Amino acid sequence: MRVAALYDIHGNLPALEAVLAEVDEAKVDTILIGGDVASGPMPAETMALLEARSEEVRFVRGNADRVLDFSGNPGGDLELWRQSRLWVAEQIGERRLELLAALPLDETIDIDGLGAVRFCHGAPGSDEEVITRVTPEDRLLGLLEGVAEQVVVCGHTHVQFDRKVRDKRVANAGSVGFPYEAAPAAYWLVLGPDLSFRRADYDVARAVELILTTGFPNREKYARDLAEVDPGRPERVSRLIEFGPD
Ligand SMILES: [Mn+2]
Repeated sequence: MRVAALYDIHGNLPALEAVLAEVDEAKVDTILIGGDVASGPMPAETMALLEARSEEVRFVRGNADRVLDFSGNPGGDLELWRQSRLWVAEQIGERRLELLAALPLDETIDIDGLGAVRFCHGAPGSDEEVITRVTPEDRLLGLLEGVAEQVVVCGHTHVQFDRKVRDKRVANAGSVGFPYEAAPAAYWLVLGPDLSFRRADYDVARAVELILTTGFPNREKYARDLAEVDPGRPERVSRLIEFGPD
């Protein structure tokens, strides 16, 4: 069994298209969608593209897949966040909303060369907890308590990493649609027989233009952040997520 892990697509259709073109070449059996699939500028088109795949597609739930759950605090402009979520809900419709809200938090898949691999959005059993490349080992060990699998794949913090802690390997698959990496592209992961971190390049300038034509309320900030180029960004954002502002 080989798996393509596609995390944090966030309704970025051109990024997903670029990744799926590479998935077609990667000879995988299953696509694992790691949460936060639709919330973004092209939510219905993103869902439809995944629904049309011929291979098995499995999902774990991300915090943003609880589209109409406003209990979290994303920081920034709360009203804009609310409006954006309501717009996404309207675009994808009732059936997909219910499907996303009911997704499991974890999936375990047996993978060639790796054994049982646990997939989750934030951390095992959580779509909100954060793990980054700078998470202190003590805290990470706490999050992995009771996890039987040797390999854990998460997302949510939008920066790829590959960490070893005691006998476990913890990887972040990266974000397809909204990465906080040094350069804009679509980041994903192939599992089996090892972990292969991937980066699919696509025409980000064209994607930005397309995003700005949508009705997504947060399109301007989304487009701006998507196009950011900064070699220090993965480290800076990881530290900000982990430890808060200086
Ligand atoms: Mn998330």
